[in-house]
Amino acid sequence: LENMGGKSIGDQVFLSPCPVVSPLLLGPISVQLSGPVNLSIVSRRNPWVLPGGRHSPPRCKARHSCAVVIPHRNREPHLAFLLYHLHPVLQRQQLHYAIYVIQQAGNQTFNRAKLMNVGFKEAMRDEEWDCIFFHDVDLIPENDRNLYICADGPKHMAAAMDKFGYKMPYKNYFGGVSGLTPEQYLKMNGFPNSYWGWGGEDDDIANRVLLAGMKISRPSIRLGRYKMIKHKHDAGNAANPNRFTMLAQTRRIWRLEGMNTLNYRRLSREQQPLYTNITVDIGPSE
Ligand code: GDU
Repeated sequence: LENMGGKSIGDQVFLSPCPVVSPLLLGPISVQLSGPVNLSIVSRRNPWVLPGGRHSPPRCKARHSCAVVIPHRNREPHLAFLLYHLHPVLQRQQLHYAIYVIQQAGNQTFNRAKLMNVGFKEAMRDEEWDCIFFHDVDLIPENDRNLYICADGPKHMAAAMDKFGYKMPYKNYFGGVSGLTPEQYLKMNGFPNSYWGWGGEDDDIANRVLLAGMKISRPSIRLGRYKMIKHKHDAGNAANPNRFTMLAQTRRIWRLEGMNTLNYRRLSREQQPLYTNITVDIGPSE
């Protein structure tokens, strides 16, 4: 037990804190998007993941915890690919973590940001996470030194996506993958609930960060690399024609609309082997 970094007192095992830098990190990851991947393959390769997609380092006490929230509808093959890569990355980072997939029920227009608000609320019911990550289902991390740990300001993780030539498409881009402490998240009143369909919500979120007096934090483009799984535009997620008008109003609205006005109906919550699945009715677009 001593060799495993733990001490036993009575029946309890007290683990020493994990090293500041995990010795398990590999750096760049080669992400192949061809070949069959399904959830039973992912389960077999991640035998220590507990129901609900939870995991803690077995031999030391994690220094950080995080919940990963994935907004989702009808992208099962992408989900399998993401989990295939993400579970091992989070384990090598020696985090205490859980993965939440937030499923939008029905076939109304998709609402990514509102699903992420739901994910925040549902994840925080389980535990006081240090950090909540909001993760598109189709973005695969390409470097495990890009840590799923929060920073001084809301952290934009996907600083270098392949679809933008591995650089930022514009200065305050905040799409793809981001991580916030609960304090940071609540300081900006969470995310907007009002963006139905594709686009705009990511810029609204970036504006909220700045309007709430915070600064965006980012990894270097060497570490913040993500590969996007190529996909067609989804049915039910047409570009939001109101996005530019709405963006012009963020300054006026952010305190009045967001986490403090979130409402939804939870239809189910299940502990799947690799993630907690939460299906919600988020109502029709107004
Ligand atoms: N999504 C689904 N099902 C859908 C539609 C969307 O699961 O039918 C989820 C997925 O997690 C997906 C995410 O929403 O990864 C974003 O949707 P798209 O993949 O269709 O959009 P893009 O690939 O163009 O994504 C980019 C950014 C996003 C977001 C979006 C604008 O990477 O973070 O800002 O533009 O809405």
